[in-house]
Amino acid sequence: MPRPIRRLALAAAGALAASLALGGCSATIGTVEVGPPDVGVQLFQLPWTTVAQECEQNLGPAGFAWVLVSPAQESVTGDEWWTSYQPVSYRVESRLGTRAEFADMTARCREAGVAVIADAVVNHMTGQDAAGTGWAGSAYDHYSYPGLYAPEDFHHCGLTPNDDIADYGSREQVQTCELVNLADLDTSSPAVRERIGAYLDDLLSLGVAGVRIDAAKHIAAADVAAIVGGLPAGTRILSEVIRGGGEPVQPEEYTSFGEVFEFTYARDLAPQLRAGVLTDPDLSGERPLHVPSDRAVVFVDNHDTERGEAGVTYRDGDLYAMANALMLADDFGTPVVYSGYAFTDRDAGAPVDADGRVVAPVCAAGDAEVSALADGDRTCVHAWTAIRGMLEWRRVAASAPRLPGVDDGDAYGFEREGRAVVAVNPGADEERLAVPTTLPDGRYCDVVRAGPVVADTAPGCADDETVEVAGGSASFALAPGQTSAIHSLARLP
Ligand code: AAO
Repeated sequence: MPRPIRRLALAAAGALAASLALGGCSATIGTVEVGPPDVGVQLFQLPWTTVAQECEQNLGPAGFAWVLVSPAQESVTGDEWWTSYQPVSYRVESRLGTRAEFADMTARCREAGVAVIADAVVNHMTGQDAAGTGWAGSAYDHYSYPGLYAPEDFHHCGLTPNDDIADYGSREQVQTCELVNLADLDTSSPAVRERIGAYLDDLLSLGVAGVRIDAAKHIAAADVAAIVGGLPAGTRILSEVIRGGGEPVQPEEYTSFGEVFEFTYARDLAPQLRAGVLTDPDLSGERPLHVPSDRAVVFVDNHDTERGEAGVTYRDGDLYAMANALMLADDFGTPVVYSGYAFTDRDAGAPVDADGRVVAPVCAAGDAEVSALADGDRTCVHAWTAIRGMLEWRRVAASAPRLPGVDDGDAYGFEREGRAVVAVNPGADEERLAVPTTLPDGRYCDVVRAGPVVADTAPGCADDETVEVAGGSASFALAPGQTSAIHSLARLP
């Protein structure tokens, strides 16, 4: 039976739809100022032509601000996804696409309001002991990349029997020995720095807004600073420095010249969801073992952690949507949503055509059905109803502070002051939760179930997708695994 749909009475809905969809800046709707888009998405192993379509059809309309794509440079050949992380040359030719396709992607994404961040693999070259030929035809040997690097351009640490990192407790090993046999560039050398800088400049000339520095922990922070110091002001630098307990190299060393992926965020959140016991972080803005909020890129999982340490991944369905919703509802850091493909074999690459090029369809916006995914199917997390709804919620929450949360049974929720309320139930039983709020009385669309309700051509939601606010309290009825979220622009007439 079709469900009755209740429409929002927003005169400005059309204007907001346009501004929420494409806004590179904040916008005012009626008297409400919404925040600028800031959320990123990592589209793992997706070809440039599909990324361009995603920007136009999903990312721009949903209000994603940026997309992190997989490494673009020529790499070793092979079926595994991680061949992308073994550069053979800095030619932008790979099984994800050609140089022309890469440039077309950045232009189309920019047009859709989405900046492209490239994944720069500059700590090392290949980990192959035998000579070979790269994807685009470049010949190489472990320490020899004709026209680019010769043996003297690499570290040969001499600290371990095979020059591999054996002890993360040694800064010298971490930064001068080889990460899993990958030929380690001597980034203290002016010639090496100059070549890496030229590659990053080339990526910028192709239209990227910034770069992820892969394996930044293995490059001395001073070397990264020297390399990126030559790039135009405003270039975003996102360093991958996995926080390791007791290790000498710490993420804080990389914050003076850019942002850092903060691994502690997911390590804090996932066990709470698993245990069904959520507690407030320190709401003063300081969080233990986190880089400062304005330097932190936070995430639930990424392509490494979903194959390893991640406590929650796409396989968890509702719980994963919940983790992402709580991250998007938070007022800490810059979130990046992760969207890859289903796998059972850790090494399995994304599906390819007869020529070995990755092929992938664009995602359809809709609910998550992770139980139906076969190996190689895209998870399409960025197009899930709950994620798109929370992106709108986050912009309405804007800079409103996160207020102390409340819990009841397994349910937990909190308000972003005067703007928006979120509630979750990670437990196995139905729960009811009353969250104190200063939102006006009324019935609100739940953007987790309904998706974005304002930035929609016919703003509104079904009767069973609403939450009641009365007398300073939002009343949530939450099924096991359910997340629910309302914001001030989603009040029904
Ligand atoms: C492949 C093969 C290898 C082969 C090699 C060369 O798998 O057997 O020797 O080729 O032929 C990716 C794949 C690798 C692949 C590589 C090259 O993941 O399997 O090797 O491409 O094709 C460290 C680094 C970090 C790195 C991570 C994987 O610090 O930078 O290892 N991530 C990036 C990329 C990644 C990529 C590379 C770097 C290389 O995102 O996809 O590798 O370009 C501790 C340390 C971390 C360390 C981990 C893993 O982490 O702190 O620094 O990461 O161990 O060794 C707890 C602890 C935490 C610990 C964590 C481990 O939470 O608190 O300290 O667990 O999960």
